[in-house]
Amino acid sequence: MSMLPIDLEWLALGVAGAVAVLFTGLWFYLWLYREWTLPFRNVDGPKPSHFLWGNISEIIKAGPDMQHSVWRKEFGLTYRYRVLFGSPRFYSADPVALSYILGHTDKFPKPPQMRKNMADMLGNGVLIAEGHDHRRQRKILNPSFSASAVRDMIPVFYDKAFELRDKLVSLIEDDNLAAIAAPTPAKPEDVVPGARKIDVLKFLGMATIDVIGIAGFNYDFRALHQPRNELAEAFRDMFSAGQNLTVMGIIQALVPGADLIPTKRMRTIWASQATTRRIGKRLIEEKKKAIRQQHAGGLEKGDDIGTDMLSLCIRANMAADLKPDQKLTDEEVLAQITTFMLAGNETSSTALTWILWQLALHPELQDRLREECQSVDDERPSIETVSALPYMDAVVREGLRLLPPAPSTVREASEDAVVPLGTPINGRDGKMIDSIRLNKGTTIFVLGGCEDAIPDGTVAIMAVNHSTEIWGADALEFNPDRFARISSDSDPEKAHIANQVPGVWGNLLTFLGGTRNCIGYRFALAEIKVILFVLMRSFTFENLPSKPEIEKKTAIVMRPRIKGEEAAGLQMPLLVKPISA
Ligand code: HEM
Ligand SMILES: *[C@@H]1O[C@H](CO)[C@@H](O)[C@H](O)[C@H]1NC(C)=O
Ligand SMILES: *[C@@H]1O[C@H](CO)[C@@H](O)[C@H](O)[C@H]1NC(C)=O
Ligand SMILES: *[C@@H]1O[C@H](CO)[C@@H](O)[C@H](O)[C@H]1NC(C)=O
Ligand SMILES: CC(=O)N[C@H]1CO[C@H](CO)[C@@H](O)[C@@H]1O
Repeated sequence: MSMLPIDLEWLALGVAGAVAVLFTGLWFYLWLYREWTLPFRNVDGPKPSHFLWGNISEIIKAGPDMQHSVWRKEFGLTYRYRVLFGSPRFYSADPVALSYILGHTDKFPKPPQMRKNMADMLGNGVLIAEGHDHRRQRKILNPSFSASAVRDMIPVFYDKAFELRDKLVSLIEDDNLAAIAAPTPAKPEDVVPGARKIDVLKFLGMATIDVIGIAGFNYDFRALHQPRNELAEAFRDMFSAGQNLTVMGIIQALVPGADLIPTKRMRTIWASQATTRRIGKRLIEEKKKAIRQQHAGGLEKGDDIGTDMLSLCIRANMAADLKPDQKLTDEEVLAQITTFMLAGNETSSTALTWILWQLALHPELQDRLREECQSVDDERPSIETVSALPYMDAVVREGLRLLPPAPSTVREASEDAVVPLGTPINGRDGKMIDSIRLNKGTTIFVLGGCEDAIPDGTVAIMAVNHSTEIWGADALEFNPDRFARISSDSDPEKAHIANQVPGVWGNLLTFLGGTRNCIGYRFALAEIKVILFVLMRSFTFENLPSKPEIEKKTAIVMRPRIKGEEAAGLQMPLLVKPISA
């Protein structure tokens, strides 16, 4: 009789002991063993403050760009830190290290788990594919993003820019539309006769999704005209469910196989995906049918079938005289549709949004840009004319420098690798280090629009843009004239900047660099300039008299919201006034 409780006591003690041993073992493994065996343990960085979370909470609280800038001040160009469960991360804004990482895509691909989560939604398109698949897709798509292909799309940019203009005019003129102009009603001081508080993020987003629909796959979302669209809604639902990370959602994102559990989140993703696939397949079938009718004798790779990007993909899918390494599968063609919807919409619309915001904060600069735009006689000038406007160019560069739409990205070492440094660092043991050994699986953080890259898998785009060493004491100010200053080739500052930032465009990392730079950067620049050109000639954009506090909220893309109006979601309300002719 009395034996039983004693057995239970022993059992309880045994269980408690086992749990303690397990936790000690886990702690030992995560923090001591991994530290001892870490090949880059000699690199300095912040001490993790939490057993489980490492330094992740600071990153989330301060925002990745801010937190990395703070550490950059403390630890220099190259450092390391720890995130969830003590996983080590590497960061470097050293330009030599950055170009090495971005130039060796096979050694530093996107982290496999992140790719899988993205591929579950987008399919294996050019944004997600790696290695040989990526090179093949990129080669097939490159011609549709060339300067001459982009020139062919300029009429689409103008058509949608003018539709956007008409939409804004109707929002200003029709008081009944005030409720849809912005997510929150105008405060009394923001009600100004002849003007309207308008959430420019929302309406620019309508214009850019319309543009990418037509230029990308010959599909008019008509977002500027009709309130609802099945494809757009399914796509949005899929992403908001994908990014809605409940505990179960995080488990599903991290544990292989767990995403087969039919939670509400997964069911939303599956249902939305079924819709995007159905519509995508229909678009592809319609196009194929038209091609079969036009080219009854069989399609050859030189045949002209339309300039939208999907047509070029379909040609690479159908043409009989293509080698296997020039072909795309049906699934890959389908995946490019969702890829364009993701990569081509939010980035361009937020870029324009942040530029308008800076122009609203600097009315004298806005006037200067407007005068330049008004000096052109033509309402729809050629892209050569628009590109040749010097102040327009400086404003767009400066906007993309200061507020990069995709501020950071991540890479992961797929094998043990040695990363060279341009600027040697002081190791924790006091010795100088001029190259860093990363073990397989290390995540690297790369700050994009800016100068910082983090080698635990994240690439810090935003840090480069803000560095005072690169851009001078006014690095954090919106000053388009800096580009006039450094445009002369004889200016030593120009060479200095070019040496510091291994980006594909404008000495910025905004479109990243290396072999996986943004394929759409010419497209994006032309689109941004055309829309800005039309808007500057039609409206003034002012900060609201109530001066709301804008916050940056980053989930892949950095978008604005208003402090105190978080529940209203992402927004950028400005006071928009038509220019009386
Ligand atoms: C201002 C606007 C834009 C910005 C700031 C931007 C930025 C970027 C960045 C930083 C990357 C690299 C992502 C990474 O590897 O982690 C990227 C890749 C990409 N972008 Fe853009 N982008 C913009 C507009 C566009 C547009 C308009 C399109 C399509 C029409 C586009 C299509 C792509 C694609 C397909 C990739 C993947 C390229 C590859 O991995 O080979 N982007 N973009
Ligand atoms: C992270 O790093 C900072 C140094 O910037 C340090 O003070 C802090 O204790 C570390 N831990 C966490 C959880 O942030
Ligand atoms: C396009 O971007 C805008 C602005 O960020 C966003 O409001 C809209 O939902 C996006 N559309 C789709 C279909 O993703
Ligand atoms: C996120 O998930 C929770 C729990 O399933 C749900 O209540 C909430 O509505 C979701 N939010 C969004 C934006 O999907
Ligand atoms: C625009 C922006 O994000 N600026 C920040 C850049 O980083 C510094 C710290 O190094 C902050 O003070 C700025 O607010």
